[in-house]
Amino acid sequence: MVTGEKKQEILERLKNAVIQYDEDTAKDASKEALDIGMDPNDAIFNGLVSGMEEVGRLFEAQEYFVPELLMCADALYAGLDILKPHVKKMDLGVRGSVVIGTVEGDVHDIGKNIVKMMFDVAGFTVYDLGRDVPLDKFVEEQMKTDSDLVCLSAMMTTTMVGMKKVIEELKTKNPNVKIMIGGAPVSQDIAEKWGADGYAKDANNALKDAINMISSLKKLKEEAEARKS
Ligand code: B12
Repeated sequence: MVTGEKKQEILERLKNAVIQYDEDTAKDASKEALDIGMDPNDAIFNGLVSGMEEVGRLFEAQEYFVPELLMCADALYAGLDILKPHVKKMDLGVRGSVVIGTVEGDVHDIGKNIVKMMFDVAGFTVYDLGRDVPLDKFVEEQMKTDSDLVCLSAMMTTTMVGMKKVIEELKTKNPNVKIMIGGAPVSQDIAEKWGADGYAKDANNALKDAINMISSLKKLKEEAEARKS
C-alpha cells in the first residue's frame, strides 16, 4: 500500500533529479516508484515532466543554459527508460496508425516521445521519424504507410512554421488524412488557421483527440465502402 507521503517523497525526488541533472537519482527513484506499486504515469508526469517544467523556468531566468538543459534531459530520459515499459497498456477499442516527429530544425524530442508513449500504450502502430525531420519526410512516410494520423511537434517559434508547409502538402496529396499539432509555441488558434485537424496541449489530451479523430475517420471509410457495395 503506497502512502500519500511516500508517493509525494518519490515524486519530489524524481522532480529534483531532473532539475539537478542527477541521472542516478532519477534511476533509483524510478525503480523505487515501481517497487512500491506507484502508477508509472504518475511518476512520469508529476515527477520527471514536472521537473522539466521547472528547468524551463530556470532557463528563462538565465540560471540554466544549454549544457544544463542537455544534462536535465539525460536525467529525464534515464528515469523514463525505466518507467515507460511499465505503463499499463490500454484497450480503448480504437486502433490507429500514426506518423510522428519533431519538425525540421528542431531537436526537442521529449514531448514528442511522451506523446508517442501514450499512442504505444493505446496499441496504435507508431512510425516515429525522430527529431529534426525534413518536412517532405512526413508526407512521404504517410503515403508509404497509409497512416490515419500525422502528428507534428515543434518547440520553437522559428521551427513551428514548417508545420504549415507539411499540413498544406499532406492535405493536397491526401485530403482524408488527419493531422494533429503540438508543442509549447503551438495553440488551437494556430492549428485552425493552418488547417490542422487538431491540437492538444499535452500527451493525455493528444491521445483522447487522436482516438476521436481516428474513430471518425474509420466511420467515414466504412460509410464510403457501404455506398460502393
Ligand atoms: C529541454 C530543452 C532543450 C533541450 C532539448 C533536449 C531534448 N532531447 O528534447 C536542448 C538543450 C537540446 C534545447 C536546445 C535549444 N533550446 Co530548448 N528547451 C528545453 C526546455 C527547457 C524543455 C522542453 C521540454 O522537454 N519540456 C518537457 C516536455 C514534456 O514538454 P513539451 O515538450 O512541451 O511537450 C508536451 C506538450 O507540449 C505536448 N506536445 C509536444 N509535442 C507534441 C506534438 C503533438 C502532435 C501534440 C498533440 C502534443 C505535443 O505534449 C507534451 C507532453 O505532455 C524548453 C522550455 C519549455 N518551457 O518548454 C526550452 C525551449 C523550447 N528551448 C528554447 C531554445 C531557444 C533552445 C535553443 C535555441 C537554445 C540555444 N541557444 O541553443 C536550442 C535549440 C536547438 C534546436 N535546434 O532545436 C526555447 C524556445 C523559444 C522559442 N519560442 O522559440 C524554450 C521555450 C526555452 C525558452 N523559454 O526560451 N532545449
